[in-house]
Amino acid sequence: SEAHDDFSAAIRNGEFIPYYQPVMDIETGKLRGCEVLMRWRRPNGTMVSPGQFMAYAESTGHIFDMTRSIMVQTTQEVGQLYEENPDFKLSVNLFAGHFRNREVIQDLKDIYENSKISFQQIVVEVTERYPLDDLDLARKMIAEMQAMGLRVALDDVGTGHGGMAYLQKLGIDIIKIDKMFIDSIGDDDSSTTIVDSMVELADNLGMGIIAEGVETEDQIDRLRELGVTAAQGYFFARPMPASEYIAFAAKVE
Ligand code: G
Ligand code: G
Ligand code: MN
Ligand code: NA
Repeated sequence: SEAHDDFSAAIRNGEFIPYYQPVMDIETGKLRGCEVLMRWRRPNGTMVSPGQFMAYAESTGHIFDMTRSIMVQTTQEVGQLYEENPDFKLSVNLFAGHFRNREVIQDLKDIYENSKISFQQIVVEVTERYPLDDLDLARKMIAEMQAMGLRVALDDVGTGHGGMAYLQKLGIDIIKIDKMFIDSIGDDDSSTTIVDSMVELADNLGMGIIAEGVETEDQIDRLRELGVTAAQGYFFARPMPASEYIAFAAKVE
């Protein structure tokens, strides 16, 4: 189809690019790293968000090439920054289809093994929002990634299919609390209780925890009270191009 041809051309033309959203340590105020978020930059300059193309990219399988392209660009754009800051983490989103075969593991090796970004700096995010068809394979793939030195985060926690079963079966290292719970933290007792339980769960299972979609100082204060130590959101910074992320890193240090 015509739309399909356009999309393939857009991939070849390098129109899918990484944006970087800082993740902050809310105890120390230091930068922990970032989440990489894909954007489609059209030739006319408009930026398109994943909500408008991700379902198509996933259903057609284009997402595999797009994800490889995004990962390669991260090594080119922020490799130097990551080499200079070995503690910085770079979090990359995968989709459920990436856990249907081991190809993505080879991609991660091909792209990062000899790059300035080390496996120890990479976090792979898998969303709880959509089901994984083959939990045993996903479990094996996650173990293999961890053996390479990567960490694995469960994204959108509290919104999806997996719940406790995913946390137990997948061997997750980090849980990301969905914005939905952060939005009403403080105003709403149930959200506060849910976040509190997630912190306790993460502590008991030895996992890290990151709050997403933090927009106000009040939310940061509440999160600190609840023992959350890492957060990302518009309060700190929006997703931004590499040059701005590098400048941001220099500024907060
Ligand atoms: O970047 P936000 O600004 O619009 O992203 C919207 C959604 O798209 C989020 O759920 C995010 O996880 C997802 N997303 C962003 N970038 C990527 C990517 O590179 N790969 C995958 N699979 N999902 C992504
Ligand atoms: O699903 P995932 O967590 O990967 O995607 C994060 C999404 O949330 C992206 O679309 C990103 O642009 C968006 N986002 C990040 N921080 C904030 C925030 O503070 N407020 C809002 N409204 N959206 C955010
Ligand atoms: Mn994510
Ligand atoms: Na999320």
